[in-house]
Parts: sequence; C-alpha cells; structure tokens
Amino acid sequence: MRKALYIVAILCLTGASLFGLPSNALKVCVFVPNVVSGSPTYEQMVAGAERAVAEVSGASIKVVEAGFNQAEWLGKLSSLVATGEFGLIVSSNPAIPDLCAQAALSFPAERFFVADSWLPGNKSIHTVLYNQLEQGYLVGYLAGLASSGKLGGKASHKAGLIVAQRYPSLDKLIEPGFAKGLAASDPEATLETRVLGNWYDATKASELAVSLYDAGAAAILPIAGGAAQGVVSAAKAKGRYVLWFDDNSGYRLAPGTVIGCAVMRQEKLVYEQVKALLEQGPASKLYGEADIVGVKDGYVDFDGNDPAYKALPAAARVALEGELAKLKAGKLAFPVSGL
Ligand code: RBF
Repeated sequence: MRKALYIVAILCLTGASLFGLPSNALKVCVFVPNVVSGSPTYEQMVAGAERAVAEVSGASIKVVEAGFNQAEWLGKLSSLVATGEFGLIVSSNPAIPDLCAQAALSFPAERFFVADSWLPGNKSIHTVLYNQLEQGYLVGYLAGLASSGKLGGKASHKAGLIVAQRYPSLDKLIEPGFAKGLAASDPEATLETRVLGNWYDATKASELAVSLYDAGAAAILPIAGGAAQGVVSAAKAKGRYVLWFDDNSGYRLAPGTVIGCAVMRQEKLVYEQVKALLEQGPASKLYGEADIVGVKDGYVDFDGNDPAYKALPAAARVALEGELAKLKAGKLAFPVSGL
C-alpha cells in the first residue's frame, strides 16, 4: 500500500498519470498574439478552442493575450510553457510556429497547434495554413468589378490594400491573390498597398484610406486587425467600398460599405483540430504535420449572404460567383505548397 502511494506521488510530481498521459494533457492555453477584440481570426480561434474543450470530458481552457509588443511574445510563450500547466498551446498566425519551435527546444513534451501558419516536420507542432491566394483572389475579383465600373459609377481602375505589417503569408499569398483577382476582372487596374506599422491604429488607417480613396481607389481591403475600423470610417465618409477578410462581421459593421467578405472557417478548423489533438493525446501523428486547406476543402469561402452584397448588380454577382464555383470544382486552382 505504501509502495503504491509512493508511486502515485512520484507520478504526480513528474507530471505523469497512471494512464500514461501527462496530467496536463487536457489543459489548453490559447495564446493570442496581440489581442482578441477586433480581430476576427482570433475571435474565431478562441470560439473554436472553447467549443472543442467543452466537448472533451475533463478538459479546461485559459486564454492569454500576449499584447501588441511582438518583442515580448517569445518570452511570454516560454514562461507559459515553463509553468508546465498546459499540455497543449493553441495559437494562430504565421510568425508563431518559430516561437513554438524555440520553446519546444527546452520543453520537448509541450505540444502546440498553430492555425493560419506553416511549419512541417517539428514533432511538437501541428500547423494548418489557409490557401489565401484563393481568399485574396475572391475579394480582389470584387475589387476589380468595382474599379472597372461594373458596380455603378465611372471606372477608376484603382484599388487599395492597407496592411498592418509585412509577413510571409501576406507577401506570398494574400497580396498576390488579391492582385490576381483584381487583374482577372479589371485588367487595366493598378493596386496600391500601404503599410500601417501596427494592428491597432485606426486613426492612421483612416488617414491612409482617405489618401487612397482620394487617389481614385474604388475599394480597399484592410488586413489590419482592429485598425480596419479606420478604413471603414474613411470609406463611409468618401462613399466608397471596403472588402473584408477572415469572417463576415464586416457586413454588420458597415452595411452597404463593406460589399464582400472572403472568409476562412477558422472557428471550425480550430474546433476540429483541438478536439482531435485532445482525443489523440501528445503522441498524435498530427504533430509534425503541416496541412494546407482552401476553397475546395470548405475552409476558404466567399460569404454572399448579406443584403449589401445582394444589392450589387446581378451581372457582377454572377461573375464573382462563377469564379467561386470554379474554385470549388477545382476548375480554377491556385496551388500553395507552403510559405
Ligand atoms: N490579424 C489580425 O486580424 N489581428 C492581429 O492582431 C494580427 N496579428 C498578426 C501578427 C503577426 C506577427 C502576423 C504575422 C500576422 C498577424 N495577423 C493578425 C494576420 C493574420 O495572421 C492573417 O494573416 C490575417 O488575419 C488575414 O487572414
């Protein structure tokens, strides 16, 4: 009896359990790079992880916001891992897997799932990347319909992109995808990109948007987290269009101004992956895997279910929906093999 108690005590102290799983295996920490509020990608991540945890008996969740100072993220992540409290760290964005890989060097038993990113071959980390060439293409195509005058008014042949910062999936997928879509529906169009420098300054985003609209941009796509609100207010003041990314909340934010949302099913993806990882445990074969999902798989889409979109001229909607149908059927494809 004393020996059995001794063994249980040792197992507890070493973080192991009688069933072969670490005692922290069902404890999830969602690590939010920046803050949740105002960023649909993170709102969806938290919602998906919460839904998965609610469905796994004994699982728990804590959400930690790392704040806007990116220089502090590695330190914050490492401290979190060092507590040994959490078996699975869940996060999202293409900069995060490298930080996880560094933390995993000192804590090889920790496990990570990072959505919206790509890192193959690290046995501690599972990543899933969205095909954002396709996502960018869909709103780029709508921007071209606006800039060529097919939504009404005169053709300006100009569209804009306002981004918080430069990073690999923006440079390799979102921006080129947007440019391809724009060229497909308005071959004469030019694209102007402006960099904001952070994910929160809506005032500066508004100033940049005003200058792009004044220079003729018919529509602007913001990739700027909470700062995107500034682009919306500039568009309202100027009577121009905004395109939306990640979820369909733009439609509610500015009815009639936001005319189209290219969405990624991040809530669904995070729910499915976190649930699978909790059920399979730290030895899951998903660790080390870097998957890529797009329109054909149902994780990237265009949400046309809004009165503001439905109010656009029928011919324009038919053209855009034709492109979406081609992507869904695999008749149009923008293959992505990594970042
Ligand atoms: N997207 C957001 O919506 N909000 C953010 O706070 C945010 N922070 C990011 C920080 C870094 C370092 C990187 C590389 C990307 C960030 N993203 C953010 C962009 C996000 O990963 C994704 O590319 C966009 O949401 C478009 O799908």
